Amino acid sequence: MPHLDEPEEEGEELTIARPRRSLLYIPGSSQKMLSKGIASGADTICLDIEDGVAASAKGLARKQIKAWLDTEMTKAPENMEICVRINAVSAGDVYNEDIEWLDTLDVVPHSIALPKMDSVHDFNTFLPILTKLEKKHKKNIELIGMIESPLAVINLPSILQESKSADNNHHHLSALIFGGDDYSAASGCIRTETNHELDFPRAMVQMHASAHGIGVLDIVCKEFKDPSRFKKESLISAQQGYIGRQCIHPSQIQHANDIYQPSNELFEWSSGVLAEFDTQTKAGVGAFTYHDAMIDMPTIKRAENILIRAKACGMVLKGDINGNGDGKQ
Ligand code: 1VU
Repeated sequence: MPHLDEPEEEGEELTIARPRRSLLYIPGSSQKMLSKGIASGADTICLDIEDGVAASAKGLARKQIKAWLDTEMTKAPENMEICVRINAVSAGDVYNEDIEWLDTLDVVPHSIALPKMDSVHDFNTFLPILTKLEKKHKKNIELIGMIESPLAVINLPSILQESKSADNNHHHLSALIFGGDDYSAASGCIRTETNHELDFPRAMVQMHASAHGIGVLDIVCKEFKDPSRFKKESLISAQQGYIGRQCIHPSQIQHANDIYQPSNELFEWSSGVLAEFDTQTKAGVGAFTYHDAMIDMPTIKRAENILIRAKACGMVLKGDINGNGDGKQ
């Protein structure tokens, strides 16, 4: 089955089709919050049965999410991803109840987030459930794996290797999420406002994900009444190659959407560089000068990636009636 984020060919080129700049958690136990999902403006809304839901309210969350999928899924904007976060494989009975519940769904989400995916065992336990669900509904359901502990970071290369299907080399995992709070609980590191204590695992998760052409979403900012903190953190994370981040409150969404897409300047620069590259290539020139800087193949590759990302985020170049964004008319 084709997956949206799957690299077009072997070689792990970055071809992320879903924007996933913002992923809003909505506790499935809150009817009021569920009713706000579609109008939230998030790229992804994640209907939660895990940590945002009290143990006593898991049954209610499943019931309300099923009803929500039945009635609201078709009303969502075309580009909005509807995701459901189930409980972790290690959660035992609660996970088993989630699996039974998945089998009762008449309408399935676009994706499922698997939290605390610590090992190849966790991945391989859930994969057959997902594949069965896909076959039953004749639909591709994307898998978002949550990396939330030192063990998960250490095991990530094996998990990603396992995620590649033997037949056509596509990844079953379409994105990763780095869970900072669970990571700190599992590692014993002390959470600070700087997030420096998470620098190493955060970089590792992004590095492994990008090596496999998979996008990764960054940690939650729990201080939802502090937009400047959210924006500051997000800018750093976007510079590090994170494609978006988890949001817990609607007020965080627009900031994430703005920060995790290429700026207009960068979009225009990429488009201009690629147009110039075409001209120079036809003239048999390799390295050339553009906007007073040397351009060669790594920069061309970077410009192509920026364009892919900009298009995924729905950006259109000024005056580009074809929406190509590549400077070609
Ligand atoms: O204006 P209204 O009263 O009609 O609506 C409120 C509120 O209901 C709504 N709202 C949300 N709607 C959808 N999804 C949300 N996540 C959400 N959060 C709030 O927005 C209006 C304004 O809300 P507020 O400022 O009055 O905030 P509240 O006190 O209502 O809610 C704050 C919390 C933090 C409790 C709420 O935002 C929330 O429950 N967020 C999600 C928490 C969650 O899912 N945690 C688990 C995921 S994070 C994780 O696992 C890693 C740590």
